Amino acid sequence: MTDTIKNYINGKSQDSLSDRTMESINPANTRDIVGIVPKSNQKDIDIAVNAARDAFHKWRLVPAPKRGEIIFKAAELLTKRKQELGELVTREMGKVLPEGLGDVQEAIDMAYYMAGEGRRLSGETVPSELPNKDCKSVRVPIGVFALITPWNFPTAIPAWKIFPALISGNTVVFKPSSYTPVCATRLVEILVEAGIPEGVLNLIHGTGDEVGEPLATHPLIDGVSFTGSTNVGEKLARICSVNDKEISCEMGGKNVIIVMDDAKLDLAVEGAIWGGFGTTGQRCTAASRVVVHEKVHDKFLDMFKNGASRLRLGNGLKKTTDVGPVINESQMKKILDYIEIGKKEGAKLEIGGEAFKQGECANGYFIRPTIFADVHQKMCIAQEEIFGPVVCVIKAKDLTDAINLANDVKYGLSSSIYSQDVNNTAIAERDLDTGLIYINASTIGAEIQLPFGGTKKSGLGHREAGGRGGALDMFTKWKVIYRDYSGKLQKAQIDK
Ligand code: UN1
Repeated sequence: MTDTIKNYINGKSQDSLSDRTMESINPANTRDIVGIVPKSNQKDIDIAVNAARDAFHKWRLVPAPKRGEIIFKAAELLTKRKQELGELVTREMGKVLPEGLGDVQEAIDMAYYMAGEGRRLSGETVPSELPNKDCKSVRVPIGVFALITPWNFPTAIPAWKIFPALISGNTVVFKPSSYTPVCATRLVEILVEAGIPEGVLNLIHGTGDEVGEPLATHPLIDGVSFTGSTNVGEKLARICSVNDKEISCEMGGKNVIIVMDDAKLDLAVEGAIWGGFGTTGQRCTAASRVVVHEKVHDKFLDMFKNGASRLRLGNGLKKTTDVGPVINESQMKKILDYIEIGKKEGAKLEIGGEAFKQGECANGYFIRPTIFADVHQKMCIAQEEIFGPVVCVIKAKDLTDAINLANDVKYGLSSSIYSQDVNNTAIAERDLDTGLIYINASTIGAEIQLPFGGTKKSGLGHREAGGRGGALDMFTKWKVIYRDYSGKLQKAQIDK
């Protein structure tokens, strides 16, 4: 069944004023049209941003615990509809159903976590240096946010942004990826059902060029939270910074698993398969490099190849599928181009390396899980984000060499080390220059109660998700209040 979906602006579902539409297509079977979607224009953006501006004045004054009650209700509705939404994630984006359900679960976790934040949003009270005076810092909302999200986590990443933005008292114009608009629309409908007042959350569909960039740079937008490519994120950050807008970006990765000679190899192989080929390698946190100690390199490679070549490609809704399709034709081409580059650079193609079109996969964007060995650090495939089922295996002499190789890329999102030696893992924990580090676990699977994001070209501005140093910093600013009840002029730093 094809869903005809609309924008949601100022409390109403509506078509784009452009009267144009686009299609959302199931990447496992391109004959399956998941949705017909508005292709919005500048006028739609203006109306949505103005609606969010008007709504901000009321929403910021709604007590945060009340805002939290609405988000709590949304968490309950998401929980009730988890199966249906998980299946939709799989149909629209391609990841296998357990991961589709995990995507929705991450949104549920974030909703409950942020609902509770409504009763915290804590600042500080500290003593004043003067008598009869007190001081405190409070978190206040920033204003109207543009939230721009990718297709690889169609419910989780919007949830990482929408729930903390709303609990903090901001209003939102949400522009989801044009590849997963139906998932985004269902999420917004659930928030509306939970009681979000009109104008507070607006949804506008369209392409990055026609909607994403004009929205982020709109003069009435106060802040932008973007997840996507480093090129786009850096471009938006440059424009926003000259226009005094808050901006945080979560961008690319070239994540690494280090396997030491004392690692439990079975565990490391499982971690490399899950990190490299889970979500068909389409996570910012995907393990696209495995750096292996030379003493166990050959054994690890054999085991890794064996495991990965057993993975079954197919429609993610089928129980027998291990790996789903990649998202679209242009990503498929980009990934296959990288594979060709790898071969030309002299890396050894161990398994995969080609599109897969057999049987039920004939009408989808499938690529066989691919492993390159004999990869050198300077090769393009060892440096650039491929965002597909391609893993490079690199040999290291020792721990220092492995950490140097791990850090020698422009990204710094996630890394992992497999070792039974506590000293090795402690050194890795100290020296790996990434925002997330896993010990004896793969590079994927961050939990929402901790900040999520990376160093170098992986992240700009504040971190996503929960906890101290996470999304509340992205969506609030500090206000510091000094109250003098002495009834006389007191001078800080001067009166003794
Ligand atoms: C992403 O790849 O953009 O840590 C997000 C993880 C998931 C989130 C990934 N919880 O792999």
